Amino acid sequence: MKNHKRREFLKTTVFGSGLVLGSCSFTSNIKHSKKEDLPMVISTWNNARANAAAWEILSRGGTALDAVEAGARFVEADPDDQSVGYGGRPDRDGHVTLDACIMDHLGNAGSVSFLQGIKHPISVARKVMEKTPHVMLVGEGAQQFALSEGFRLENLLTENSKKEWTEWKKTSDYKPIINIESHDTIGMVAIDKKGDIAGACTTSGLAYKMHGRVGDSPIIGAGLFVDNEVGGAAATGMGEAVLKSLGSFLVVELMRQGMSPQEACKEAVMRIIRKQEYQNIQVGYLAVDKQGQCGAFSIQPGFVYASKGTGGNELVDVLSYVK
Ligand code: SD4
Repeated sequence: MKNHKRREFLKTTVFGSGLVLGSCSFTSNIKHSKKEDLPMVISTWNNARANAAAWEILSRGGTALDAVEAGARFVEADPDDQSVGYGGRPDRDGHVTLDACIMDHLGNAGSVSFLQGIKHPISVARKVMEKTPHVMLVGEGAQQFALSEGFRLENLLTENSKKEWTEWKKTSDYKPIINIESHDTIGMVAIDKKGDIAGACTTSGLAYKMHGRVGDSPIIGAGLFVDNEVGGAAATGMGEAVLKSLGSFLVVELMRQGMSPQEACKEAVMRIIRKQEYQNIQVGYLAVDKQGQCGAFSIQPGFVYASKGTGGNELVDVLSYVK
């Protein structure tokens, strides 16, 4: 967790302000249960600056779709975020390969995966959604499409990430480490003034993954799912565990059946706990329902999410299965 980012926000703790852990209360402890509390935006990890970029659009009456794209782009452009876009950690062969997806309130979806050399995969995903008859483009095809849409090729491997990778190669020891890099991968869901919901998810995936590996983040229903009648959810952490349980779709469906966002995220985590080796991995889910009430749950401690609404900013510690 980057400390300078952290300090900008009031951090909710169960002991500190008396607010509820894992829920979306703001400083005034108002829950987004009323329409007047919209618009609002939430994102995984300490991505509050991305929320601010989204908020600029939401507060002017802009759409949730424009807001989540702007929020994701902010992180993609940040070389210091080594889990997303430019500056992302490479795969084990030294290639930065990017995954992203986006969904709007009409249920439209766009996605790119294993995309190289393009700084803003989220915007390419949006173009896939809006300009092609498809949902998902991968690898070279995704890159060709991006170039045809005016995106330019760039080297995304920063000196810093290259240095770390060179160091890693000395041992090439690949084991996922819980909460490594603070997992700054961003999954974002916003609700605009009209009450419409959209979501975005973008990542460079797991550091030093196999070349060609695709995680949960670009898979509609795994890393992200939005249903404008119900709410939206995003996942972060070990993508393989999320893929095997189609986590974000599950969270939204559980909310449809009446669970609160918090309960739905917890149940989605429990599906992993019951069926998979969970001891050495982190997965966190974040969700918001149609009324703007938020919830989150993770396997391991250490997951946080950032929220922004009319009441202000919040960084929320999330309850976890492992204490
Ligand atoms: C992946 N879920 O590629 C992503 C990684 C992640 O925070 O979320 N990191 O598996």
